[in-house]
Amino acid sequence: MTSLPIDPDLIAAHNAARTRTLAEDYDALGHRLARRGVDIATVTAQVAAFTVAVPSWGVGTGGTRFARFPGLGEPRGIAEKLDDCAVIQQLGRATPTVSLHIPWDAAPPGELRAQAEALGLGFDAMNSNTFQDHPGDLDHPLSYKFGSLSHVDPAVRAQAVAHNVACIRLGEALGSKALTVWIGDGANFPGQSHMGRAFERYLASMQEIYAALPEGWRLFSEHKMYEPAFYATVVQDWGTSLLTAQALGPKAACLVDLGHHAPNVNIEMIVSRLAHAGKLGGFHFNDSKYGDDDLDAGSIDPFRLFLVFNELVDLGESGDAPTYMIDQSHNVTDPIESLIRSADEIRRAYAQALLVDRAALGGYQEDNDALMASETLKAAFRTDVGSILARARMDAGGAIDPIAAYRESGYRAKVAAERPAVRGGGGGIV
Ligand SMILES: [Mn+2]
Repeated sequence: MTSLPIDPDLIAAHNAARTRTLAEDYDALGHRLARRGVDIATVTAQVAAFTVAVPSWGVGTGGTRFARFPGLGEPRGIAEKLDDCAVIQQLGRATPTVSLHIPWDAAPPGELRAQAEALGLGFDAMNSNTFQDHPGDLDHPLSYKFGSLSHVDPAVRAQAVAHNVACIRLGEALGSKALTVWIGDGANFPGQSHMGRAFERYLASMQEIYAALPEGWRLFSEHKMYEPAFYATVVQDWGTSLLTAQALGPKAACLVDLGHHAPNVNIEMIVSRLAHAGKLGGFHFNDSKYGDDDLDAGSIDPFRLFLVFNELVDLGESGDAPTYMIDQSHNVTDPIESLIRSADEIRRAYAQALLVDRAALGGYQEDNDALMASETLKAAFRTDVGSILARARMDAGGAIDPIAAYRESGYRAKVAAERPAVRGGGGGIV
């Protein structure tokens, strides 16, 4: 029977040893913010209300095309993945929902729902998978080697559409409200595929999926500039994603994965443009150096993460709020630690963006005072909001220092003894 994976007494003892120091830091920051006209309690409440989904596949060790080095105590199936996700939520209190990936997480919905409820978790957007074959699945006799929703063979397209509809139906039974579609379709060589006709076939398939959406659901198209189609990917950038969302209708929107762009692309500007079009649907958070999505959010470029949140805060609560998920691969760290840290970094960027003096910024923009406009953003970014994050966690029952508490708990050693190492298993990143 499932019970919470970390002993609440351990968290209480962990916090008791740190409460006084935190109170000192929080009060000092509160005084500094008050001088700037900011109420720290209001910011703390906003941070506490901000949550981001954890991907079920994120708790397994990732890898590259070259190798995968399994970690200790890796989850062997969705039940153990949910246990690990519960650790992240219990200590960090920023990740109350899990995003499932089908077929990797296929299981009877009643079982999934019961376990999640026992662990205090819910389900976020569903993710379909037509970028690999489904061996042994009688509903998947055909291969996706040469594409899925844009395949030249209508039978393959029909199989891929049916899989996406099945993901929607499972999501309905779990309380999910969105389907995210990322495809690996495209070409590796010039001439291999007719780019215009491939996109038309993709749109027609997406229209069939869209028609199967229940009331209150949203459909997200996620672009990625390359891999596995290295020459021409069918949904390669936000322009194609926007064309798709606009062609489908009001339930369709674009999902921005921060790593799915070329280096130096101005992603916060893409955020602004998609919001202008009313098509900003969701985010996958991570960090990257060269143009992929494998690294922990905020680990390389926390200022870019802040600038993305600066746009989101500027947009306010108008329209449907984007849905947020972490999407990254953990090759050399304990995935639970990376996900705790990433959720914290995401909240940090949000808290810093809340501190931007928007009235002053608007004035500097009107006056063409480029230096002071830039300094206004930097003043918020340079503010150490760590005590706000810790206070929000502690007040919600989490740990003041969640990674230290995780290490104190001995959870990894415990599950390493219970879960024999397995080769292979669901990995990858979308
Ligand atoms: Mn993604």
